[in-house]
Amino acid sequence: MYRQNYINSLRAELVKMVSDYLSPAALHYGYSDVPLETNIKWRPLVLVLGNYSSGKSTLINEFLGADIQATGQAPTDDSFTVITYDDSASTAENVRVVEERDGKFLLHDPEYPFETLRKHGQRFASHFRLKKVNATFLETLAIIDTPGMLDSITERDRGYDYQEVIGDLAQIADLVLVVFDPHKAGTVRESYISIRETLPARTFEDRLLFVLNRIDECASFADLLQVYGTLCWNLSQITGRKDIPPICLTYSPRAMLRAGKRSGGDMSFLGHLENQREELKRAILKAPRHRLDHLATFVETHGERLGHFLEALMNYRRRLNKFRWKHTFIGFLVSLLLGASATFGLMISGILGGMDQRMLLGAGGGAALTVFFLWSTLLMKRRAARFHSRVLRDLDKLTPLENQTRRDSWQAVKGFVYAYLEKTSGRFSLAQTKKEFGAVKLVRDRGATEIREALNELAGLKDDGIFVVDSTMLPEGPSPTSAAGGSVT
Ligand SMILES: Nc1nc2c(ncn2[C@@H]2O[C@H](COP(=O)(O)OP(=O)(O)O)[C@@H](O)[C@H]2O)c(=O)[nH]1
Ligand SMILES: [Mg+2]
Repeated sequence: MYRQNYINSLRAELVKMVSDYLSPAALHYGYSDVPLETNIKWRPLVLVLGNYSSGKSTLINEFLGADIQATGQAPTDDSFTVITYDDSASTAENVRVVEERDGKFLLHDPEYPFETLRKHGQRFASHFRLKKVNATFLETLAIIDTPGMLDSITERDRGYDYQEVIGDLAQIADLVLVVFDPHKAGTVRESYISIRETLPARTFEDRLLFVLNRIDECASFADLLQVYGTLCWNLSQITGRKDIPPICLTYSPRAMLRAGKRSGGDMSFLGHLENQREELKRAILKAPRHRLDHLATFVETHGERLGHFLEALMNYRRRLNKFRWKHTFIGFLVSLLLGASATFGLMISGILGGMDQRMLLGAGGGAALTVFFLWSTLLMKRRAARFHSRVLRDLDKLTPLENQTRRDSWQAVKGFVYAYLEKTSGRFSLAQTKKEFGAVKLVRDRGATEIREALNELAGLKDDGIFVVDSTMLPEGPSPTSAAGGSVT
């Protein structure tokens, strides 16, 4: 109990840290359109990706214990479906869809973490929906079923950017299943790249789980090995890595029966792989454990990026101030010089002969003041505008990029810095930026370290199951965390 309270309070603390310290600056400077915590406050999420008819929906139905998602050989279901838990119907009843809502609701209800996806437009909204299901499996997490990848010609007709949607969803997800089937074991390149580009590099690999599904369709063990080999090769091509990520080999017995027994081939290998489905199930049920880690990374990444963003803005203002001081000083000297030469000129030319010395000095001073006034208004304005566009042209000069972390975070915020400087023409309060930087820095330097210490402490505790958000929500049976390992961890 103590541990669970600790975990819950840690979670709440992390979300609060984001909403108190990071969100105000993120919203103010256009770094994000919605409060940053929008994406992280909901339940743990598992995203299921893969090419069409790789058996994603069938696999989900298998875990839920009912035909919740439509399945079929043709790419019939072209929607993103969020499947979550609903306790208004008992889990003892038949598993069924208790409530269904459309994309408009999902994208606008602040309870859900999908507000950021509104930008994908009407077509996407009409292909996004929510199903609430009374399945025990969903008590600690939600699943998103996705339409599969199609070929590039049909991709264009979707009316929204599929890859971007996948990228946005992957960012919210705590676990991403990438499902292949023996027929098309290599066509998820685009999705994979899209996820890789969106997720922070340090957590990217922890969050992916590869599944080779429909293995009952391999004619024999030798055939399976061939398919497996091809998939490994394809994956190494996509990931650019030589080591092969763990791949879970599974199939749906119900779908196999439905498809009818196929002739020929020794299928006894299936018996040896039966345990893989259970392991996959357990791995999915571990998603809530990833949530704290996910939150910690979220705080670190955005703390880092926002800090970098504000630092660049402060550097801009410091440079502008320096530029102004320098030019004011030069203006002062020039005015003084011109005033003095005017006085001297008048004196020696004798034009205003008879004028006493005080009046002469007054005329010189007046000339100097006029020059200084013109300098500091008209000329300075033009020069400051030129300074501004010079900085915009070469934004990289605004910040030191001494290592890869800095280069990465700069890459992520450079566009926002440009947009903000352009929008404000560089007129913003340095004092306020400094204050906000202080808050963000606190999270970046101290908060993140403290979170990691707390996570290490938790990891060191004996009961591995403690990462589960709320044990009262756990399904009956073995602890989902106790049988980790195998090829799917
Ligand atoms: N034999 C066999 N067929 C499967 C398996 N999984 C799915 N199928 C069939 O493959 C087709 C596509 O499955 P579906 O779940 O709709 O794929 P999705 O497009 O990835 O959601 C359906 O006709 C399923 O019955 C499996 O493990 N074995
Ligand atoms: Mg499907």
